[in-house]
Amino acid sequence: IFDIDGDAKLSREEFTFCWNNWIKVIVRPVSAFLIIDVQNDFISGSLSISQCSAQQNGHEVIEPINHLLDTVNFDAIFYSLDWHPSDHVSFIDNLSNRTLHDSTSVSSEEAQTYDTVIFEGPNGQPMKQRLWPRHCVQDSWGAELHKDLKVVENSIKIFKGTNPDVDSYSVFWDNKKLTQTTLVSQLEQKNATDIYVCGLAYDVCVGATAVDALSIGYRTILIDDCCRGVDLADIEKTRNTVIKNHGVIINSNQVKAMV
Ligand code: VGL
Ligand code: ZN
Repeated sequence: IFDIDGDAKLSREEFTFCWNNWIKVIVRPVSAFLIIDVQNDFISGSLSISQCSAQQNGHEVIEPINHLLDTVNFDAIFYSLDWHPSDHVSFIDNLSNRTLHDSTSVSSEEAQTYDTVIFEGPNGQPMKQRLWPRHCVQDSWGAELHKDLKVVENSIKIFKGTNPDVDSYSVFWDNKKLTQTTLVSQLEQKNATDIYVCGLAYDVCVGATAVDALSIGYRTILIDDCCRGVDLADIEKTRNTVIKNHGVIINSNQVKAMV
């Protein structure tokens, strides 16, 4: 990016000057940093992503995220928390209390963790749902943000997945788009234009959130090395979807120069 074309080149210092004194003044980016679900259950608890097929270590996102919090001057900082009631539809141990839609290929007895089944949705429509171990139950240890994650002053927490009958991967909407979290109104209040997204799990909640941010029209930047996920093929699909929808994928060492 420091080369304009073959011969005209800007030094890093000249580019930084242009960025800060011309481009930013015209474009007026307002940045929001969205740290998704860095909670005990996904790192070492019941839904530890290290036990999923990609076998990634969720704890590894904490150090680079803390470093960004220490070094980058974001205009707003959000932490999301997966925050389920005990009877949540995504918990495999609640399956016996619920009715599967006729089109589901497995029976309640056969269904395994990580399988996808079809429930009768709240609006009477069939509702696809992946089954997870019980996780992030409201007010439990597993639902707490990991103790090593820095929580900065004046940041905002967003709770999702609170409706027992609908799951919520995106921090914007539940999976059926029935209800919004408070994120949109909070972003509007701050006049945010650019959303920096990272956290757990890359191919579940981080991906769904990035896609929704793009669909609303935010410039969306996914910070690759601050994410860990469940399934390698799905992580790659997430990257491709974000790029196809005009999002940007960078590493954390590139963030400071953009904000
Ligand atoms: C998540 C599975 C189930 C996530 C939440 O935060 O990515 N994954 N619930
Ligand atoms: Zn969940």
